[in-house]
Amino acid sequence: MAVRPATDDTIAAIATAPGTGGIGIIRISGQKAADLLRRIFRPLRPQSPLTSHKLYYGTIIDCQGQVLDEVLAVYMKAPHTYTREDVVELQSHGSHLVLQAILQEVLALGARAAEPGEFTKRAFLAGRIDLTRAEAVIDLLQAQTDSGMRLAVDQMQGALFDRVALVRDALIDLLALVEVAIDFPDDDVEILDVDTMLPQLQQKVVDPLKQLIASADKGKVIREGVKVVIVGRPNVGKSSLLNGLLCDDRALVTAIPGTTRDTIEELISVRGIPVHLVDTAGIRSHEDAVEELGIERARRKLEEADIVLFVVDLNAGITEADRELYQSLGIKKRIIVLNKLDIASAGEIARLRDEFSEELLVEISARQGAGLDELLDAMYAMILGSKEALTEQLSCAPNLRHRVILEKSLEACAHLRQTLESFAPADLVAVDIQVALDYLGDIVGLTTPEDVLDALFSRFCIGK
Ligand SMILES: Nc1nc2c(ncn2[C@@H]2O[C@H](COP(=O)(O)OP(=O)(O)OP(=O)(O)O)[C@@H](O)[C@H]2O)c(=O)[nH]1
Ligand SMILES: [Mg+2]
Repeated sequence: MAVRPATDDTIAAIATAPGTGGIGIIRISGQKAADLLRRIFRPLRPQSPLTSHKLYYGTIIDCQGQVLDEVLAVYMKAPHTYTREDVVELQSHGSHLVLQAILQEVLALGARAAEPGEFTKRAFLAGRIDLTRAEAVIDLLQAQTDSGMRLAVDQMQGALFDRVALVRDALIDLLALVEVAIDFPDDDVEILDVDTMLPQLQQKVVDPLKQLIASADKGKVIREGVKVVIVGRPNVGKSSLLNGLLCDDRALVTAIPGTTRDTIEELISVRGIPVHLVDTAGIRSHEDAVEELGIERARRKLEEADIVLFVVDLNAGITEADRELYQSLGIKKRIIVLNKLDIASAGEIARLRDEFSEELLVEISARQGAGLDELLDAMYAMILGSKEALTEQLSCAPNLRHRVILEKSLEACAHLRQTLESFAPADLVAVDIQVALDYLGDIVGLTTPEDVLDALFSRFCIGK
């Protein structure tokens, strides 16, 4: 783990979310933390010095000696802290005014306002966590579903770091084999055990790298979710479907065609995947000006959709307008949702199954809630790209930054293979291995450029 010199200034921030809460926390980290605490905190039972990692009850006093709030304070002596520096945390009442007043006092006494993610950046720079664990902290704060949360916690506990470490170890083993050949050239002829090295490279480096890259797409979906847009003619039951999937009467439903004007977007969890579900205005011609604007928006949402739920009314049957709209979906991933199963006209289901024999069809009754589980299963399988995905548990998933680096490392391995196969000198083989290793070092933060680190930590909120 790269240990970079820690900065000697002391940072402070409000660590709890803005707004009113039961309690709020101010966090201070750095060499002056203990001194700052002594200057603003009056424990109920004065004792000196304060014991590390013990909670004290008392008051915060401003420079005029005025009590700002009653708080619980803890001083945590380095290195057993989040940042590995001296850390102080003050738990005050969760009023934004109180928190601001205490923070101002701390800043006036010499602390600096922390940048977003600066506490976690210090934990990383001090070598307490690697970069994948630091990134997992952001993922955890931003997780939208249980699956996203689990993935983040696993990564925070080192799931991705461990997988990358295994690949790095395998490359280091290969490097050791090469170095033997460089150190002890037999009669000035280097003998590389290419027959041992090639299968090792494949099984312990290339295959695991490919597996990691393959899980990146799923990770993206679990972290960020997908956009699913409900479209169809007016009155086919789009808003009823949105309400059914949300288990809430979110959108207006009436028997009058053209009820929905604006688009309505809600977040739902589809078997743990965040889905941004969008209800749209029914698409038709000869509409009034307001409806026309709604239809315009519907078409824009359609373009942004990862998956389209194309709703057809089984009672009214399919019309030319349905067919036109269906054609306009082009190559979009879609599920044809046959709605109003409860009042379906005889033969319509069979006819539609025939007409859309190439498509994935799900029959539902949005009004009665029938078929919605099947629809959720179909959406889940389509999002993750396979039926097996229904039972598969993702153990770790690289993000886009990791993925790009993993691909570069894989390319370096392809080059390494060629070098080995062409019986090139051992020092050239060593260079190739080092290139692949350096890329993997970027993932965990061993060799990550400063600007990448800055960009990464700026995604955090202040106080984390
Ligand atoms: N019988 C039956 N009626 C349904 C079903 N789904 C929706 N409806 C009825 O169909 C009518 C239209 O439903 P909406 O959900 O408003 O349809 P929509 O596609 O959003 O319509 P627009 O917003 O006008 O485009 C309402 O009277 C609903 O109660 C269903 O599964 N069965
Ligand atoms: Mg509607």
